[in-house]
Amino acid sequence: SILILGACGQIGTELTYALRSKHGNENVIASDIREGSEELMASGPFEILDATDYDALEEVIAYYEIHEVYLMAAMLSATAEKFPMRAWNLNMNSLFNVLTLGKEKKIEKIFWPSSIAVFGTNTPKSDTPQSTIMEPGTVYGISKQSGERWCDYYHHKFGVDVRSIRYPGLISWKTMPGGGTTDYAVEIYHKALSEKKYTCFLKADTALPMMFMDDAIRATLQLMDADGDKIQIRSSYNLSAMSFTPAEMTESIKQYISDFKISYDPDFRQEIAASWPSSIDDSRARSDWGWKARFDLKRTTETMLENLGGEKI
Ligand code: VAH
Repeated sequence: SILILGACGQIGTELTYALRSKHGNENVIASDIREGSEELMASGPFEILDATDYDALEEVIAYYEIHEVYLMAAMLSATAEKFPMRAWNLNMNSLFNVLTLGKEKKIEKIFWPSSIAVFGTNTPKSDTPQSTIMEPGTVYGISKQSGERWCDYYHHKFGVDVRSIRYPGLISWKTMPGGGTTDYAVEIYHKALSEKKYTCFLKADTALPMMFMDDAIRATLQLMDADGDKIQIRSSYNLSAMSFTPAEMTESIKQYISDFKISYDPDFRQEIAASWPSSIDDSRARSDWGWKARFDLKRTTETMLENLGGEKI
């Protein structure tokens, strides 16, 4: 069976649904530190599980005969700046638990998400290469950079089959994001529909790499299904779909909500966003395991407004 840690999060929720439709509800165990939505709880087996508790994790692995783990539990960039040690503990100890289970051959395959947050202010900003300067300036970015090193180490030292993607900012409608710097790109659609206005916490010209959740989920399953010999990178793969600024996103929304108004009130998250790349070179993901994005900003806006607004655009 498959176990998802952090199944109630922005990615975890959709990963649970995708894996359940692919492998059957009963073969995918969702788990999180607290219960999720009614829909998620009704869709298959669920366990309350703290991903930093090795003994509890080992017990669930044995009970459900888990062979594959998706570790989606983490504290994201904005919240991690407020609680650095709690973020480090959650992000790192959950990873050590899962890598150890891999080393002990108690599980066969692991997915662990990294992020464009591993890059810092002196990283080449546009078309950021797969391998380049990485001096992250946030707690979250430091934890993701360190996590990547450990994944690579456990693979080469102990043969652990761990696979990873550096997700850009993710846009989705099924679950709200939690404590990220890119969350404006989700909130803006909700506010455009409910109030026709939004106050953005980033500057109008802050370009960031972004991806629609359906692309991110498809990439994750594609990476996990790929032949292990094709996975040349065991730290984490750059992945990209689109890049845009809040101003460009506003123009996209105004194609459908013509009187939508945006205002800007940058907060501490502006400095985090400014330290990240504006676009990513994902040529290695494309060449190693055939990645290809499908959603651009126009299609993302159409899909978000249709699903949140409840009527055909
Ligand atoms: C965050 N959504 O904002 C996450 C992601 C690239 C951004 O890591 O922290």
